[in-house]
Amino acid sequence: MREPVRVGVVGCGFFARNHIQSWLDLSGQGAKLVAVCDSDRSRADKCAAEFGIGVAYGDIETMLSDAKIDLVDIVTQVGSHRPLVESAINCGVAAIVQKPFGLSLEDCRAMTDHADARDTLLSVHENFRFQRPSRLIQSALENGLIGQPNWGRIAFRTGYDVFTGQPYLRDEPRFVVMDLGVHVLDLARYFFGEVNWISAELQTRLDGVQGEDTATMLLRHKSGAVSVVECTYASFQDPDPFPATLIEIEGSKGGLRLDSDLCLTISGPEGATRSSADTNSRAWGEKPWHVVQDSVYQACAHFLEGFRSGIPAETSAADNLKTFALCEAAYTSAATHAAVKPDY
Ligand code: NAD
Ligand code: 89V
Repeated sequence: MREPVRVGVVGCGFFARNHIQSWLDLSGQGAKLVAVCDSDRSRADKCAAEFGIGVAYGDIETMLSDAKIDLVDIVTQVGSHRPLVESAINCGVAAIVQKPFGLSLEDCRAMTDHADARDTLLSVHENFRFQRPSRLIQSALENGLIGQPNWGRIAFRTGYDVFTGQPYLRDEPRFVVMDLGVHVLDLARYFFGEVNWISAELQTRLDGVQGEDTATMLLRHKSGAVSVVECTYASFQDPDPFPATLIEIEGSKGGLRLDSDLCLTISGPEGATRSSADTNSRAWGEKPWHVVQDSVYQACAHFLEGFRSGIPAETSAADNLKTFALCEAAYTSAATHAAVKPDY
């Protein structure tokens, strides 16, 4: 009987409860959530009490040394990612860090190199590719149902009030590309492969927001495919598709589209099929977040399996560097109004 993997979660804020619930659900698959940590100790204590977790800490160093952690899951805002990752890696503890990976490509490379030098697994919790719709679409592509994908549109367009749950986003100097662009650009890589050129135009259309709230991006992939990748929190429509990502992909012998009701239509030489891409696999899931919440569980299960097998995650640090490089290239393109080759 294998020993359970001792997991510690750092960060007990808005989104962490989805990670905590996921790790608790994975106790049947060999995970043991033994501790939570938050620099606001009262938050850690409240979380530990609410979810029945053994111990709460106010700092990662104490947790790592005291609780014999095997795998740390960092669910804090981006400014704290690098010091927290470095604390874990310095202790030889495998780490998962939430998106966005870091504050800059240099930051992300430094963390990746540090983990490699210490032969310690470092993954990024980028979960849009783990959503059920994304997996179903990738499966259709892998099975050649539409032939060779050669054009696509990936759109996360909403007027959802993200600021109530995540007020700090109003003040981010680099906002929507780092909050949503990381997700939709990762999907573009996932569906169409690596990127030769990216062009981007950014806008700030909402009042009281420091950074850009709208990104419209055009990608040319190494395969020759072209994708249009969009994200905004300034889109007012009814019904609002939040948090669905609307996807259209055309190929050499067919096409597919994912609509706001999560209906997936796949059209090929033999006609069209329609199916629901919805899911609510988690008892603790609540609409409209349920597909996102399921993806958190699926991603954590993937990271747990990778930890046990020693196999790097799909969204390993090394892989997510490429998505992050696309984000940086988008900012460069928007500043120069020219196509940019991502730095990877
Ligand atoms: P939050 O600010 O609500 O919570 C972060 C918590 O971390 C706070 O309680 C804070 O006290 C704590 N913290 C900060 N620095 C710390 C440190 N050095 N040590 C210990 N604790 C520390 O943030 P949030 O909205 O929960 O977002 C956290 C991360 O999750 C962000 O990177 C965000 O982009 C990401 N996120 C991802 C998804 C998704 O995967 N779909 C959704 C929402 C947020
Ligand atoms: O996924 C995220 O990072 C959040 C969202 C609201 C899109 O879930 O900001």
